[in-house]
Amino acid sequence: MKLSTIKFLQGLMLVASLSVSGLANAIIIYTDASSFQNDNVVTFVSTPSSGGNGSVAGSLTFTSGPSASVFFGNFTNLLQNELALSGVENFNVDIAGGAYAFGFDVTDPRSSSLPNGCNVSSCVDSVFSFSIFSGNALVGSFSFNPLFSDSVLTFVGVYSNTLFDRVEIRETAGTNDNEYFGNFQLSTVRQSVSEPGMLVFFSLSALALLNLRRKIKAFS
Ligand SMILES: [Ca+2]
Ligand SMILES: [Ca+2]
Repeated sequence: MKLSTIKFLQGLMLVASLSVSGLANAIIIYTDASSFQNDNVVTFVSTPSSGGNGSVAGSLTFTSGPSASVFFGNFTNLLQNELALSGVENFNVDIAGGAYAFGFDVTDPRSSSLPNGCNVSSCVDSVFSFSIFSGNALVGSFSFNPLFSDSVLTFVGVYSNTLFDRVEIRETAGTNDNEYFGNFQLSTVRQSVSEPGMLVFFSLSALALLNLRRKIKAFS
């Protein structure tokens, strides 16, 4: 009985430490702008009508990723003052003061012709990685595949219960065919509910309790 109690306490401590680290890295991925905006205290960022590498918009600084050059302008009719890239669509966003949530709309054109097209002869259904960092530490990463369409925007966003201050977007499948990015939005407010890490914590605790009951039974 005593042995099982000690094991239970050790188990709980392990659960607690696991859940704290799990909690620190928990992220929520959003593909619906309304949900993102409902769950977070969102600020929309006004992007410039022109500019290149190092362009600043609010707390955001946009820089070119590998084999890419950042440009702001009005290219597609689906967005205003959007980000476009020369080369493969790789870019970085540094967030002064950090954020708990960050998202944007993207268009992945299916046909070639401008203004909404991909501007090369063969458009590719692109896939991107979306990684968030706190300093040099990776907080979370996932991939997203925008709708391959000339007329429909795709929203993608992330919430993290750890403050992050850098976003890296990389086109992991695709070419220098154009995609366009706009309607950048962020939140500097940590969510007080809906933390999946907490759910994990509680469910693990419940499992530990179940184990305790089983052990008590075994020793009685
Ligand atoms: Ca594409
Ligand atoms: Ca591309």
